[in-house]
Amino acid sequence: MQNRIVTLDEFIIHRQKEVPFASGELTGLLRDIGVAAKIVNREVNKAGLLNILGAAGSENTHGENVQKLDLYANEKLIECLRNSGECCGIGSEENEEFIPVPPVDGKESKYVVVMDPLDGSSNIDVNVSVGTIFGIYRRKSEPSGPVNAADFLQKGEDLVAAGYVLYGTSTILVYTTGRGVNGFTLDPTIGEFCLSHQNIQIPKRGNYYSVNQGYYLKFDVEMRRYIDHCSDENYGLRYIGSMVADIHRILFQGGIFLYPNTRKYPLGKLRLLYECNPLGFIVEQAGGRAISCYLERILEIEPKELHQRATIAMGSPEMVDEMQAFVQKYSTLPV
Ligand code: P6P
Repeated sequence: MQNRIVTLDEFIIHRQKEVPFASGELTGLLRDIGVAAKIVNREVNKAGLLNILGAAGSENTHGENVQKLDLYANEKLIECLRNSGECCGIGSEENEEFIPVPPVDGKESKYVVVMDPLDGSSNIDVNVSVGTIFGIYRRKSEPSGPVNAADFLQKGEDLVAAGYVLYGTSTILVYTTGRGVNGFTLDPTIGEFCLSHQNIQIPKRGNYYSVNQGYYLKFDVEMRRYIDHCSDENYGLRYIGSMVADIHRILFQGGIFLYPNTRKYPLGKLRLLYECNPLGFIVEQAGGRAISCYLERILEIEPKELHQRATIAMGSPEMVDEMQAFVQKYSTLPV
């Protein structure tokens, strides 16, 4: 792409031409997600004005009920996906069951979307960056029939596309369709996501590790030994408490993100389908690694339920390799 403004829409359409037999349906779906991201961004950016607009659950000056932002984001994303005509089902962090989406104008659509509409939303009230995470799968069930659980319970390696939107000092949408990772920064003056980070490549290693150090004594010995190693190497600790923001930093500065199992979360806290898999797909596409704390490749884990949790270590390949060596050396489990 020459040195000029390239919008997300233009980039998606341009890249579609490189895919033989591409029918434009995935293009349409990605563009619809981009629109939803702009709508969510508009409200997230106003969050700091809640004391004027009214906190969630209260009424604003217009007598309207103010929604919690994660529910608002969920509603807007579902609305956009319902109207897209390219999505036949949605698995959302905010909904216990997956949501079947009826055909639009009788058109049979072939993609399902898994998403965390607003991850880290507890940080919103203190103006810390939050994010939207999404993954797109090709449905496995008959196009003429209803979606079923199998359409959603697919390994991360079967993702057709994945991305996130980071609502931070600027709003950036990062996505992959399996042919590299690209980032688009929202230019509010023209209301467009513009190509700002082409072909993102994660550094082989970095000077930061990212884990909730407060749980150190609750981690298994192998994780404590690896975290001790990070301290011995004088790595800095950077932990925002918003996974999208931590992963985004690691994509550019290098580093490793860890959320091991703890007594409170014996299977890990983060969700496999709509947090670990989409971000793991992006990290791998940028040249990084994403594994569980039992050394399984995240994208190869067979999901059993929609809200399944997983332990996670992802980031710079050489640092994940080192963490793997510590697990192999100190773990009491057969890894
Ligand atoms: P903890 C936010 O609630 C989240 O799901 C991720 O975005 C974040 O990485 C993690 O949980 C933070 O969890 O237990 O360290 O507060």
